[in-house]
Amino acid sequence: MAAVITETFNDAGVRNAHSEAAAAPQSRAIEVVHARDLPYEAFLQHYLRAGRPVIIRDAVTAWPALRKWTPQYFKENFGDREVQVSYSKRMRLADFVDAVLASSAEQPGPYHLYRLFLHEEFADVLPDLIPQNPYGFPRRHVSALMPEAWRRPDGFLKLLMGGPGSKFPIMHYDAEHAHAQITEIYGEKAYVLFAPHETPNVYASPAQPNLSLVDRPDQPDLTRFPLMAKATPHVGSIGPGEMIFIPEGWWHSARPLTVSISVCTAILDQSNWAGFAHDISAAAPGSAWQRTLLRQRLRASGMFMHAMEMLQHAMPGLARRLRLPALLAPISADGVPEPSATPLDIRIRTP
Ligand SMILES: O=C(O)CCC(=O)C(=O)O
Repeated sequence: MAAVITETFNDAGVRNAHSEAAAAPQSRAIEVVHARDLPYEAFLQHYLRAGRPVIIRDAVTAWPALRKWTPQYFKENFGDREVQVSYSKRMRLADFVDAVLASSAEQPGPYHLYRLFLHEEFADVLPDLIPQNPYGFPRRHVSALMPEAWRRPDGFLKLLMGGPGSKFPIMHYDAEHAHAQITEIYGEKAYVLFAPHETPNVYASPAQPNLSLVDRPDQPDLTRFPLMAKATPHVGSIGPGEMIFIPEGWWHSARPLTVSISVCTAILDQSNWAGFAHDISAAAPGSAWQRTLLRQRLRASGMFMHAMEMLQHAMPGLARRLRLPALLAPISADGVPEPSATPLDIRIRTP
């Protein structure tokens, strides 16, 4: 098992790196592991399949983005592009960047670039994210067997940018049983997570049960949200080249500690396929009969993909000759096509 680094956090949530002391009694530090101690198979076994969050140091080291991406870089090169910053608001990227740079605890600026999928609107920066993150590549999302609306050959990478004082708008867990991974490129960002079993304590919205009503999960107002006193926050932060893995069903919220740029994507494999298949078929338009048909089709393709993934493990040479990694769900980042600068003609349906 990989060596785990114990960390503590000061009041602002900034990590006291390399400290061996335990985290504050009421919070728990998210495990931190260095990539050199974490082969991909160990990541799958100890974190992804076990449903345990982890922060991975040096998850990516070769991305040109780590050297190129700054707020100024986006302003100078793409400032005239209009971006969606909320459900109803669009803005020039240059103005968005200025607002991020002006953000402070007293006057929080914007954070969320609403549904900004790089392959749709900023495909020209995707070569800055090569080679694939070895822990967070689009597994079944690249598969030709995925229904078209969920196929994400370029990784379904969302761009996130914000300054101190801002935050991801709502504590939530990702829809469709997705596991999330966020890789920091510039700056530092803090996370507060709550395990799925804390759901009764985190005030899920009656209207949308994967969203919490608690607006400051790091410092909840206990008069409004008294049950939060029972919930154990798991805390940690990521800096450039580091990623956080957030398993399906884990509540999470993020806030930049400095001006921060990161990319975020969903991971879908055998561990969360059944939940995904259930959710998307339950929500699909059409008749009950069409939904059942979709569920059966997804179940069958899940079983087939699993068998092909096992074959890739057992006989990698044969799998490569059959072009399984290229055609179906690749089991390692090596089998995934690198993102390309050409925008894909695919619109993502769900955030
Ligand atoms: O801002 C972050 O780092 C979290 C992003 C996130 O939770 C999401 O996009 O669903």
